[in-house]
Amino acid sequence: MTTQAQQHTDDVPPTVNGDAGTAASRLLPSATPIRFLDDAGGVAPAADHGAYESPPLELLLEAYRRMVVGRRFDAQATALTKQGRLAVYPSSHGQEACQIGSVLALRDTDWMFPTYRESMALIARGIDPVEALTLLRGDWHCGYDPVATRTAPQCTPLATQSPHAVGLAYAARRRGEDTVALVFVGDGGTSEGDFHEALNFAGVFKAPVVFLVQNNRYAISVPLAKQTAAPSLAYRGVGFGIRSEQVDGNDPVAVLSVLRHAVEAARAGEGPFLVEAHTYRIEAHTNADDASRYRDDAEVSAWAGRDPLNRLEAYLTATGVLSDEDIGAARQEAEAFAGRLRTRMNDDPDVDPRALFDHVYAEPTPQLREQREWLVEELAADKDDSGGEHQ
Ligand SMILES: Cc1ncc(C[n+]2csc(CCOP(=O)(O)OP(=O)(O)O)c2C)c(N)n1
Ligand SMILES: [Mg+2]
Repeated sequence: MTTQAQQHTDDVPPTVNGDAGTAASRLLPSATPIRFLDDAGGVAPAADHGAYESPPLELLLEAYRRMVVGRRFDAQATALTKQGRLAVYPSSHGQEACQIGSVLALRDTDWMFPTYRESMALIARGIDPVEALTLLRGDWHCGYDPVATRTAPQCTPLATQSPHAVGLAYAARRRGEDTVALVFVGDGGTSEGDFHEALNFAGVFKAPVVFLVQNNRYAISVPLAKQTAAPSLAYRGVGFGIRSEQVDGNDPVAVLSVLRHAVEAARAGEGPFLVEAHTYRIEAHTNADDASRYRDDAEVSAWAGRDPLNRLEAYLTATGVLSDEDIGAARQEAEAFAGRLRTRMNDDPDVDPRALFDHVYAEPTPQLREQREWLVEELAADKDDSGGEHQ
């Protein structure tokens, strides 16, 4: 007769998926974040980037140019909130290496699943900036065509874009396509159930997905230490059997190198990859937030000292591939980009509030029908009061 303890030993193998120690060591991130550049843009010791390869200089120059435009775009969008032209804008100032590095690591046929903070990545991907800002202007739709641009609508509910990305990637693989999906998630978003469910599904089904965790140290006012006790968010992947890495998110060379590696591994059928990028949100959460209530200036200036754009500029200049004229040309391009955006955003959008109800259900519910009637009545009353057309 077997005892209960013996039965347990007989029935349950030591690990479900083989030798856990060996398996885990293949998945583990490096002990410290991968970096190629030191904080000032000098060359970091080779040990800091291990086996990762530096991306071609041509690609780094392209990253630089897009980062200059991206930062200027970000400043312009922030200004548009102050002018009442945008309802809200979550800035990604300081996160340019992640915003641009992700786009440059992907092919046009790959998909991106952004959050509200990724407007800069959207424009780096070539999406019209006015279309990219449509949602943040207060419209009911996302402005751009997600299928044509291979870019899902920017997601405000935290982490819900993660299972979408996994589903799309898995479906593409089943159809024999070599599409990779890259999903952005914040440090706060990694606490959400959707994120964990997406990781598990991706791990089990080997979906070609790259999870890019931008750890910018805060979820609105909640600092990382109150979000998790994990040594690094990169370890979140290991528990789901997913290869994981951590990278200096303010080092554009490192971000590009690690993301290119992750994307190509996923494309080659090696399964999903999780990359934690250590970075910092220099501005407040959005224009509706006062960051001075939960963090001090010294912390912000310490991170400003690791500015991704300054680091890349210093590195490329020292390498001899970026001249003062090139820097001037990039800044001029950025100014022109911002100027065109300003002009176009100063035109009032042509919005029909009734359209809000058009695409919710094929057959509107009685409640929605009633609400639409109220709106039509209000619009008519407004028109009578003002004696003019409602805009
Ligand atoms: C499911 C859900 N819960 C709460 C919120 C409210 N919320 C909006 S942004 C945010 C913080 C998210 O922080 P993080 O994931 O670190 O992204 P970051 O804003 O720093 O880029 C919260 C809690 C939300 N949008 N969705
Ligand atoms: Mg955050």
